[in-house]
Amino acid sequence: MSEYQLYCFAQSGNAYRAALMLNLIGADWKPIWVDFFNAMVQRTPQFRTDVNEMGEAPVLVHDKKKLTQSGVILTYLAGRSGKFKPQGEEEELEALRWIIFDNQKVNGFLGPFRFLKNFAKPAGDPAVLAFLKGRIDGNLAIVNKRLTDRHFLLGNRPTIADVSMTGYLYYPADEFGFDIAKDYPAIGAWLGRMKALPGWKHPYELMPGYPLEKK
Ligand SMILES: N[C@@H](CCC(=O)N[C@@H](CS)C(=O)NCC(=O)O)C(=O)O
Repeated sequence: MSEYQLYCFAQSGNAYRAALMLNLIGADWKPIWVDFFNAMVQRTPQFRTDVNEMGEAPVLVHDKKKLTQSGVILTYLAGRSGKFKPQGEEEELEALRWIIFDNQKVNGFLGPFRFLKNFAKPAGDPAVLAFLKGRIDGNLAIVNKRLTDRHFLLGNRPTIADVSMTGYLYYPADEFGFDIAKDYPAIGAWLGRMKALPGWKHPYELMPGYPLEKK
């Protein structure tokens, strides 16, 4: 049995953060596919009792531990591996600051936007999509500015803040209807640097369930 198991699915940028981290640190891990779209297992009472009371993927299983929230999972894996770990209190707080901003305002809006555009039945209300797009543009501009004079979010070295920020950013442009890497060149260049790290893989390669079987 692998050392780590990760409940995840290919279309989840939230789960991608954890899957990418496991691959980047060279962990011995296996995915456990969450049938999010058809069986919606994450919403079953059994999943909430046995796997995650919050009803979400990702969930990392390690020995007797079950960890949820990608930011917690990244912190745990950085602590165990020593890789992508912020050094000292100042960097730790700075990484946490960007992880929260990402979870709430960057990928926290991109995820629902992409869901409503590609997967929701009925499709998302155009007014809701327009609202989310406005927030996304504003927040991607903030990240773009941050990366204009830095190689990575905290400076010259990639940390868990960068791994977190990748969330939905490698999914194809046609799933968003706009090209993040082109529209935000500093983000585009940073995505290239993250992609060059040993162990990097695209979410559709790294996690099970792609292409999606629509029922
Ligand atoms: N902040 C959480 C977000 C997790 C999350 O929202 N996951 C989605 C999948 S991408 C989910 O499981 N949603 C539950 C549902 O819609 O039923 C994290 O980063 O782990």
